[in-house]
Amino acid sequence: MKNSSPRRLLFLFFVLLVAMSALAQPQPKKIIIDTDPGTDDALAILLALNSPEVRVQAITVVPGNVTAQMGLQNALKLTTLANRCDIPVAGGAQHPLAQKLITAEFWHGKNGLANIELPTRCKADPRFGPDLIIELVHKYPHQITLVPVGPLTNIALAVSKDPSIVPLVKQVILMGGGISGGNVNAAAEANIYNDPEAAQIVFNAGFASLIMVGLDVGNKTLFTDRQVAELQAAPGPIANFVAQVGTFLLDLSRRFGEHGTPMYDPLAMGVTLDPTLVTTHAMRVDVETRGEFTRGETVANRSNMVERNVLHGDRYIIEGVDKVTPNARVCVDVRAQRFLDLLVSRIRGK
Ligand SMILES: [Ca+2]
Repeated sequence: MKNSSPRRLLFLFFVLLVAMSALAQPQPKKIIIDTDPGTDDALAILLALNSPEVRVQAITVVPGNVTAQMGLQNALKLTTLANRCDIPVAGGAQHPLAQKLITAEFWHGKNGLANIELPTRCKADPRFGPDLIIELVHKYPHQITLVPVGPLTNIALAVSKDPSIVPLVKQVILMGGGISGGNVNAAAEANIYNDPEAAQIVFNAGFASLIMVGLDVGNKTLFTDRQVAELQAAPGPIANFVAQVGTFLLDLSRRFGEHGTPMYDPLAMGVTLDPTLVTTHAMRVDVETRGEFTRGETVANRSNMVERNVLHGDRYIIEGVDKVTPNARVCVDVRAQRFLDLLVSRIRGK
C-alpha cells in the first residue's frame, strides 16, 4: 500500500489532467438547421458542416425558396456533397400556415441550387421535421440551438404541438426580417413574408434567447468576385460548388446593378459559430400579419416602451409610458469582412 501510493497519485494526477484538458476544449454546439435550400441555404449548410464549433444534429426542410419536395432533395444533395449521410435530413411542412407558398426559382435557379446538378446518395429520414425537432430538444435539453434559415413554419408547428420544448431550447438564431425595410417589397423580408403567422408564433413563443439576423446585417455581407477567386484557387468539390453558386448569384446581382450578393443564411450560421461577428440590441419584435402594405414586416420597438393612452370622455390622454419586454436580440451591425474571411476559409477546408 505504502509503495503504491505515489503511483496512485501519479495516476490520479494524469486523470485530472485529461479531465481538465477535456473541459478546456469547448464542446461543439448541437444545432438543428431548418432550411429551404436554396443557394444561400446551401452555403450556410456547408459552412456548418465544415466548422468544428457546431455539430449538426439534423437538417429539417421547410418550403420557401423551393417546394418542400425539391428542398428535401436539395438538402440530401448537400449532405451527399459533404459526405455526411449520417446526418438526419427530414421533410416537414408542405405549405405555410395560412397562405399559399411563394417559391423563388427566380433568385435561386430552377432547381434551387443555381442550376448546378449534384448527385444524391443520402436518404431522407422518415420522421416529420417538427417532430424530429421536438424529439431532439427533449433528448438534449438546454443544449440545442435552432438555426432556422427559411420561413418559420416548421418551428411554429413544433412549438405549437409541444410548447414544453420552448424553455428547453438553448437558443434560436434565425435569418429573417429587418428593421429598415424589406427585400420582397418596401416592408417585408422573404422568410417572414412567406409565413408571417408562423413568424409571429416563433417571436412570441418565449425562447430564452432569440437572435434575429436580418437584412440590416445581411445586406452588408456581400460576396464578390474576390471570394469566388479565393474559392476557385482551392481544390475540392465543396469549394468548387460554392464558387459556382457564387458566380451564379453574382451574375444575377449584376443584372440589378450590384457588385456583390448578400450572404443572408450563411451569416446566420456565422453568428452561430461566432456571436462576436455582430452587434445586437434587445428589442420587442412583432410580426405584422394584417397590414395593407406591411404584412410580414418585423415591427421592432427600439426603445421598448409604448405610450399609455387612457380614455377620458371623448379623447385619450397620454398618462405615461409602459415598458415592453424585449423578445429578441436584433443584429444591427456586422464585421462583414471578418465573416466573409471565415466563410471562405471554412469552405476551403482551413
Ligand atoms: Ca433560406
